[in-house]
Amino acid sequence: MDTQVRVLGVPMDLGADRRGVDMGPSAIRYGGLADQLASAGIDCIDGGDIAVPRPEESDPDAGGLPSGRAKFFRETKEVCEDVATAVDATLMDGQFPLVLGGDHSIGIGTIVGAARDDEELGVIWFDAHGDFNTPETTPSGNIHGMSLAAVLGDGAFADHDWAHTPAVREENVVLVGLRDVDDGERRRLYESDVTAFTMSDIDTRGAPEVVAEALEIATDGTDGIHVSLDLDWLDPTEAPGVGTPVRGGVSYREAHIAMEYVAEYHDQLRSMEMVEVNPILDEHNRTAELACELVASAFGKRVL
Ligand code: 4U7
Ligand code: MN
Ligand code: MN
Ligand code: MN
Repeated sequence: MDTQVRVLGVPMDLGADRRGVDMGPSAIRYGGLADQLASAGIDCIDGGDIAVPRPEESDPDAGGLPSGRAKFFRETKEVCEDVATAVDATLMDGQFPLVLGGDHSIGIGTIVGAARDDEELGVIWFDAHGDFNTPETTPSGNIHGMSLAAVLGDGAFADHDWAHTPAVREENVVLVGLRDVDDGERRRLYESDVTAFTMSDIDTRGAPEVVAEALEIATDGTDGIHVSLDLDWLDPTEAPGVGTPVRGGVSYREAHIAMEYVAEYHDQLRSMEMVEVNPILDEHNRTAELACELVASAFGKRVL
């Protein structure tokens, strides 16, 4: 890829219960992101971090929704608007936005920013979880478990005039790696036109075939794709430093082949984000380092 990459950190943890993901952007930079990008032949600049309020100075119940339904709704909305502005400006400058989380609620901002009103955007969401709850179905009130639903303008997100991204249609959204889905989300996924591949699909069909199909769906009739990678997509033996680990995830090699397939679509790739790295729970920063390696694969790093 010839485009210059602009790194945008979002030290966000308002969308998750576990404190520590706010340190994700630092951990990923420290984990060698610039060197990994260079090894893939990518020129990168660092756009710094977007300001995020501390939970201690914020009111989880502000913003019109009770905290049990969507904690820090107002603050998350504000941060995501800033993320969207930064991503949009990056694209306007002809650069590629690489967003570092932070919890997965920031995906709302990234996608809104990457979307263009007159175009269609495909989305691939690599995750153990569906992130398809709404304020009506959420068991936790944590917005990182609702971000994909928010992007599609579902449930109370629509009533509160937030985040609906007309450029993203359910038909072009693909989830890959699911193994922990709540009852409400499962119902909603069944009713939607979003495509969801579980770990069983990967077990039976193999990661390459599943990822190839995911890429076909996301690029079919769209003008570009956004790749959102929640590190809990990987097995916790490979990626222990995440807020909500779930056993039975993809292996190191499966994750790399998936990113190598993404690299094949560099002409369509518009934006990417790496989220949910929690250095407090990590072992010697290996999850952050893995995030950097996966970025390099997604940007075309080759052994030979
Ligand atoms: B992540 C959960 F209930 N589904 O909604 C929820 F299990 O961005 C977890 O994928 C969400 O890490 C995990 O709170 C969000 C829970
Ligand atoms: Mn997620
Ligand atoms: Mn835009
Ligand atoms: Mn997850």
